[in-house]
Amino acid sequence: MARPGPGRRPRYHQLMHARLNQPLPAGLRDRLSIAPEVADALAAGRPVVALESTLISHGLPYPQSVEVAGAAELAVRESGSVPATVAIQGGRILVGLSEEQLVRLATTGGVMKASRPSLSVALSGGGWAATTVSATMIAAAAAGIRVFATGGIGGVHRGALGGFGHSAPATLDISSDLDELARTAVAVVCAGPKAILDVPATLEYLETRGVPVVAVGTSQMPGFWSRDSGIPAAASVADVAEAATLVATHFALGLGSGVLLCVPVPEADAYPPADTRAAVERAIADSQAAGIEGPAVTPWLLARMAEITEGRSVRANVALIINNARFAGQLAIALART
Ligand code: PSU
Ligand code: MN
Repeated sequence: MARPGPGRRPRYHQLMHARLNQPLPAGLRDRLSIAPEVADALAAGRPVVALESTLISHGLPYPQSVEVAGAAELAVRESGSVPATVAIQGGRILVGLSEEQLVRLATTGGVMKASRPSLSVALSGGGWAATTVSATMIAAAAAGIRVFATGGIGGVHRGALGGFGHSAPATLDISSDLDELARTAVAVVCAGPKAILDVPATLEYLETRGVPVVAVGTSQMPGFWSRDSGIPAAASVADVAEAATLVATHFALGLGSGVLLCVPVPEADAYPPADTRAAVERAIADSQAAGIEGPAVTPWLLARMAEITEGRSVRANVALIINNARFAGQLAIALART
């Protein structure tokens, strides 16, 4: 890092490299294939936003999956940042996909879902894999990308702590997204934890693990498909400028953890909270009856929600992903100016 001159503050990206990017294992960096446009932007200190790919391959039905992949990249571009969608192929972590690769990912059957625990499985398997929030955060941090947009993070599943009926044992199904937020210094933009989860337990877990959770433009925690989860937010910022100040402050402390920014779904496409609750109850009961477990739970519930809501959950999901990508693009710009 070049020393800042007298009276000059170090640039944001210099701070990032000097203080935060505790060098990730070289083995991880060696696995990255960074697209030329993304590599150029990073080298020049221009704003870059990472986007994940599990929501494309596992989170949405075709053809909305392909449309949202392109639309999220466009939203990042329109804000002035460079998008870098992350996926895995041929033993490499791709940071920045071509249009052809995006379509391939969305249309290839049997694409694996790669998280921190399955990253090595996906890389050694050699085929295509989509990255979840945890795996995308790992890739972003290794590449030097500090801002990342998704739809809704994974979290503590209902029944993870027991209590489905009286005799049900705890499943301990807690997404690796939560621990990744606690250990990787990336700002993650989402529309709240997915409403299929035990949202209060998810927020408690993030608090325990030291992750700031911040609602944007509202005092309530956004509820993914609906604007309000019914839970007051632990912290709020008014807009992207305030969000950037908070994120820069958090990163400059060097605590090593990420920040979760929760932006409510746009009003016009939101699904009403009461309808969301009813549909979620039904979808979860159906998943239990069908015996769905493990990494299959989230994709199964999202698909079931699409059926139960006759596509209205998909409409909200698409809108919130694009909205989050736009906000993340603006956040990356604002951070570059701090
Ligand atoms: N946001 C969406 N749809 C999704 C996801 C996020 O709108 O499908 C994905 C993310 O990749 C997240 C994953 O990491 O769901 C959570 O999966 P699990 O609950 O198995 O950790
Ligand atoms: Mn899980």
